[in-house]
Order: sequence, then C-alpha cells, then structure tokens
Amino acid sequence: MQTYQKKSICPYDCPSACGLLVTTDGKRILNVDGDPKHPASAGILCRKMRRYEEDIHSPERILTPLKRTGQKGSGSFTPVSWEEAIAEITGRWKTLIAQHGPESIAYCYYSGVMSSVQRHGCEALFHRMGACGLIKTLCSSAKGAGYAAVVGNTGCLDPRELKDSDFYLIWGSQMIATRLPSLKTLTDGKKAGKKVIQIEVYGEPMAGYCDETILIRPGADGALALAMMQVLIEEGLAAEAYLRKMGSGYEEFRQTLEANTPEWAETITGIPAGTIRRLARLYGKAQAPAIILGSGNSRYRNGGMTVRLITILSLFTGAWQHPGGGLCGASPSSGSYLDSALIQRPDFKKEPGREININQLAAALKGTPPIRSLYVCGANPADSVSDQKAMLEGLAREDLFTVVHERFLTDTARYADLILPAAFSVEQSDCYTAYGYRTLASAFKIIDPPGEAKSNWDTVRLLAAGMGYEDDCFKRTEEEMLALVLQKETTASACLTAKDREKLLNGDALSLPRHDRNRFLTKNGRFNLVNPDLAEPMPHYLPCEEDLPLHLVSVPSAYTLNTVFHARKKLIDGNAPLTLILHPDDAAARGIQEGDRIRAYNDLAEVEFYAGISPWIAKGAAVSVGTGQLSESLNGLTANALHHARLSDMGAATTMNDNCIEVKKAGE
Ligand SMILES: Nc1nc2c(c(=O)[nH]1)N[C@H]1C(S)=C(S)[C@@H](COP(=O)(O)OP(=O)(O)OC[C@H]3O[C@@H](n4cnc5c(=O)[nH]c(N)nc54)[C@H](O)[C@@H]3O)O[C@H]1N2
Ligand SMILES: Nc1nc2c(c(=O)[nH]1)N[C@H]1C(S)=C(S)[C@@H](COP(=O)(O)OP(=O)(O)OC[C@H]3O[C@@H](n4cnc5c(=O)[nH]c(N)nc54)[C@H](O)[C@@H]3O)O[C@H]1N2
Ligand code: SF4
Ligand SMILES: [Mo]
Repeated sequence: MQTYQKKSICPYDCPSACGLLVTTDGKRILNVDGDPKHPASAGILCRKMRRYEEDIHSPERILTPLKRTGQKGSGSFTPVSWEEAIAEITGRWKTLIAQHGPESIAYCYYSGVMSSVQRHGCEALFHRMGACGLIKTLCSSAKGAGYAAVVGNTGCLDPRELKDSDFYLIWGSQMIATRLPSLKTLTDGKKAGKKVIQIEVYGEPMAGYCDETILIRPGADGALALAMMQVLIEEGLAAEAYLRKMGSGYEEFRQTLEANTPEWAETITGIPAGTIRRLARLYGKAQAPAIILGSGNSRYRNGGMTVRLITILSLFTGAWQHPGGGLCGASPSSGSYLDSALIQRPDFKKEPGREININQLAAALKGTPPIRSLYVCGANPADSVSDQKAMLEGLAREDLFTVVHERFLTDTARYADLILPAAFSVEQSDCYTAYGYRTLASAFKIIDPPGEAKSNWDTVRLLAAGMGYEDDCFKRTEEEMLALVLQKETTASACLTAKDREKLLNGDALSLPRHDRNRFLTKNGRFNLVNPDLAEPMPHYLPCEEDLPLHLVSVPSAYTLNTVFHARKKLIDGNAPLTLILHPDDAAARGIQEGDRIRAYNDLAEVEFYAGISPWIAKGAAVSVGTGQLSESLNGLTANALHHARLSDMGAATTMNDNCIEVKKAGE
C-alpha cells in the first residue's frame, strides 16, 4: 500500500487553526499529526484531533440523503437519491416563495466548519433567494464589539508574542482546552520565573498552570478592571503621559474612577479589597504584562462593557508599547485577510428585509410571520442555542420544512424532513483564517467524500441550480472559489507578495506581519477611553440583575469542542456534560453531595444533572462543562434549556453565561 502525507488545517471553531499532517493511501485517512512546519501551531495537536480519522471513517456517518419516515425528532429516515432530494427541496421552496414570499424561508449556519467558502457559502444562495437573513452572534461578538469600541481595528497580541511578556493574567480562559498551542509559552514563562495569575469563575482546570487563582462572581469583571485602574492611578502606576497623548478622554475617565475603590469592587466581585490592590500592583509594576482574555465574560448582558474596561486596563500602564505587553485573545489581525463579500454575496440581496438573530432562532420558529422552511448546515441549534425547550417545539412543527446538511444524525438532524450528507474538511478544498493568530492558509481535498457525501459549497451549487439561479458565482467549483478569494487583496492582506499568494494557492500556511502597535486604527488615530460614538460614551460598571440565587456558567471541555466530536464515545466519556458543579457551601446549604441527582430550574425549564462539587468555583456560581447533547441528557433537556435568549449590551451576542437558577436534589 502506497502511503503519503498531505498538509491540512484543523477545520473546527478553535482560535488556533492548527496545521495538520495527514497520512493517506489516497482512499482513507490513516493518521493525523501536528504539522511541525505550521507557523503557529508548530506541530502541537490536541487530543481531539489526534484521532480525527476515527470521525472521518466513523460507521455512524451519514452517507446518502435521507427522508423522514417517522415523527420529527424520532430519527427514522429512509435513503433517497440526491436528485429526488434536490427536486423536493427546491420544489417546496419555489412554492413557499410563490405563496408566502421568500422570507418564509430561513437558514442557520454557524461554526461546524470554519474554512471560508464552506462555512459562509450558503449565504450567497439565501441572499439570492431573498430569504430571512441570519445575525451570527452565537459566540464572541460582544467581545469583538467591546474591544473595537476602544481600539477600533487595531490587532491585539498574537499568542506567539507572549514569549516576550513578563507577567500573564489569564482572564477567564480555559487555555488547556481552547488555546493549547499558546499555553506552552505560558508554561515556559512560568518555569523561567514569570508570574501567571488567572481570574476565573471556575478555576480548577487551569489552577495547576497558575501561581494564583482569583475567583470572581460571574459578570463582575468590569468592576475588578475599574478598581485595578483606580489603584494604578492612586499608586502612580498608570502611564498618564501615554494615556493623555495616545488615548482620548483620559481626564474625564480618570475622574469617574475615584468612586471605584477596591472596597467598592469587593462587594460586587467577592474578591477581597486587599487582593485587588495586590493584583493591581503586580500588574502595574510589570513592564510588559499580557492579559489573555477568554470569551466567557463577554457572554453576559454587560459583556461588551466588561471587555471595553479590560481593554482599557490593558492600555493603562503603557504595556502596548513593549513587546509582549497588551491584550491577547481578541482579534489579532488588523482587518480581514479575505474579502467575505465574494463568498457571502450581500449584493445578491435586493432589499434589507427580515433578519433573525441566531440566539433567538427558537422564538422565530414559534413566532409570526411564520418561518415555513429552515435550512441548517454546519450547526446544531437543538444543542447549541438558547431556550432549548422552545427550540425543540419549533423544530417539531409539522408545518416547518426542515433540511439539515450534516455528517452525523445530530439532535438537530433528528428533526429534519430531509438530511443531506456532508463532507469532512479533508474531503473538500478551502482557505482558512485563524481567529487567534495572524495566519492564513489553504488546504486541498485529500480524499473523495465517502458514499454520496458532498461539501457545503457543492450542495449550495446543486440547490442554486435547482432554483434556476444562473449567476456565475454558483458555476464556480470550490477550487475556483478558493482561487478567487485568495487572489483578492484586502487592506489587511495587502502586505502579501506574489510569492506568498502562490504559496497559498499551493495549499500552504502563512504568517502575516503585525501592524504597528502605536498606530491605532480608530477614527482619530487614538484609542478611546471615552467613545462619543456609543450610546454610553463613558465606560462604567453595568450590573447584571440576578433573580435566583445561583448563576449558571458554561465552560468549554478539553475533551470535546461544542458538539462536533459527537460520534467519538471516548471523548464524550472524558467530558462531564451531565454534571453541574457547585461550590461546597452552596451544595451543603441544599443538602447536596457529590454525584447526587439534582434538578436545576428557572422560569424557562427544569434540567436534571449529577452534582459535582469543587472548592475552585466562585460561591454562587453553577458550572456546566461542555455543550450537552439531548441524546445523552437525563430528562430530555440540557443546560441550554436554562439559557434565556436575551442579547448582550454590544454586538447582539449570546448571554448564555448570564442566567440564574435554583438547584434542588431530584425528587425534592
Ligand atoms: N451549553 C453551551 N452552549 C454553547 C456553548 C457552550 O460552551 N455551552 N458554546 C457556544 C459557542 S461559543 C458556539 S461557537 C456555538 C457553536 O454552535 P454550533 O456551530 O451550532 O455547534 P457545533 O456543535 O459546533 O455544531 C456544528 C455542526 O456542524 C457539523 N459540521 C461540521 N463540519 C461540517 C461541514 O463541513 N458541513 C456541514 N454541513 N456540517 C458540518 C458538525 O457535525 C456539527 O453537528 O455553541 C454555543 N453554545
Ligand atoms: N477543547 C475545546 N476547545 C474549544 C472549544 C471547546 O468547547 N472545547 N470551544 C471553541 C469555541 S466555540 C470557542 S468560542 C473558543 C473559546 O471558547 P470559550 O468558551 O470562550 O472558552 P474560554 O475563553 O477558554 O473560556 C471561557 C471561560 O470564561 C469563564 N467565565 C465565564 N464567566 C466569567 C466571568 O464572568 N468572569 C471570568 N473571569 N470568567 C468567566 C469560564 O469559566 C471559562 O473558563 O474555544 C474553542 N475551542
Ligand atoms: S487545538 Fe483547536 S485548532 Fe488545534 S487541533 Fe485542537 S481543536 Fe483544532
Ligand atoms: Mo464559539
């Protein structure tokens, strides 16, 4: 058997977009390793992707189009041909458009595959159709908006720059799960004597990597950032000349800080005032401190404001002027390397029309005017979106014609009228930008998709043809789309040479240079301490109201990634998606012991879990690890049934970490 190796990129929703070295015989994937030549991941590969081939060749894969034969949700299907499937889908859509208009049709895609054309290509089809638009803010758009409110388009630290930092403040990130390649730099730094401190709601997984864990009440980080800045000013550690010269609004902002003492912040954060002072001093005395910011604290009603305040804190001691100093974890690139309009084709949409925020998909499916057809690809909203009970009621509607393009029979696919079989990343070609690094790459098809599976883009093209759309865009193969996108220059990719572009067209990965960190890409060239363009120009602490005693927070698991490793039993078993972790005092107050079956409830739903108990959790917090799956749940619902569909203050984002619950022993 002749075997050889090909380069590829991890396609999943993870900041690193690691390089893969794939061993194949041309028919099957035999092994997957980290690519030592990749400019960011340099050979590192997480445990999930080490067995990628087990998913690719899983016996549970869907290999033909399937038509529903049983009740919605029951999972009974029978194979049909692609011709039949496409004819039925496009026939139904044409009738719906004629009878009810194109906005009776909606689509939902999210982060199943993160490469550009395969991820976003379906938008061209639905824009062309005039269907309901999708606002894609299920993840970290509040973080993006809060960060940009201060520094505009200026890129933050690339994790590779962390080697030059002299102090690490991990601010709400399970780096062991979500930023594995960057964690190595921190462990090396710690060995060399640099201090590592984390500020967390749930500190257990990262405690061993840190010199100190500071536990904070959910949603209170803005108050901590303000109090740290108050101390920095009081103790002469703020870079006042720099803040006056490069920032706007310093004098006004400084005045508001007087009230934000550590004693004030203690009542909000639960962190003793003495600890806040000590942290501020350590941070202020470092020359190049790096804040590594996760996305968890942005998924609150005050999430945008919180990130604004932490971004300001990252500038407050002048750290951005020194190599390794500043903020890591927001957007590292100064603008987009690819012109997404070539893929998403917003120009196809004739009028601005109705849009559905993905976080509120459940309400849209149950509301009016009715959505009569839903197309899902690269997403699993039955498990991943808020207000799960309503979502399931919506998906169960007999009069909703649902099509799901999937690799496995997910909890969402179970509700489909038609399932179309999807390809894996190694079975298709595309380009990749990483959201955690300044890298750009492409990867070409290594093997053919098995059975009748097809890539997202090839499926979009078939659907477009079935609808009778003759636009050139839908005639392009995925390789042609890839070439088109890679050749188009954007402001951020203007630095690429012809040789760089050629490398990209040959399936390589490139590193892009950093933008000058003292030229802020804002309207006036300075960073905004006060931002007059916002509804709230002056940053301040915004409280999250609590109506029940415990605050439910979702934490990523190192064993899974959202629900994409659904079919890998070993990984699912390493995870604890059915566990709700409580502080020992909160558990004791309710007579709950480790392993007890418990029920968590609020006005939306009641969900059963097993109790976990950890002293590494902030009092008043209840933590669920990983994204649960209905098929594995104890009472037919997961933590997402307890998530309201409210949006964040900025970026119209999820507030999945901002929900209050009460917990009792099951049966009580
Ligand atoms: N409780 C809880 N809920 C959460 C989160 C959490 O931590 N806890 N995290 C939130 C966050 S940050 C995010 S980003 C979202 C993610 O939300 P989603 O994107 O809806 O969820 P995933 O679980 O990533 O599901 C992606 C699906 O895409 C499929 N897929 C993968 N590749 C392809 C492909 O090439 N083509 C097609 N057609 N399908 C493909 C996978 O099989 C999988 O079923 O979930 C959010 N919801
Ligand atoms: N192994 C693995 N890798 C992943 C994922 C995964 O599920 N598993 N998810 C992928 C996705 S979709 C994304 S978006 C990225 C990033 O995924 P994110 O879900 O954003 O993960 P992190 O940023 O690592 O962790 C968020 C942290 O925020 C903490 N937190 C929550 N609320 C607060 C708060 O109010 N204050 C503070 N200080 N902390 C708080 C949580 O306890 C958690 O540790 O990772 C991606 N990579
Ligand atoms: S760390 Fe993230 S990007 Fe890297 S291989 Fe694992 S899932 Fe993929
Ligand atoms: Mo995400």
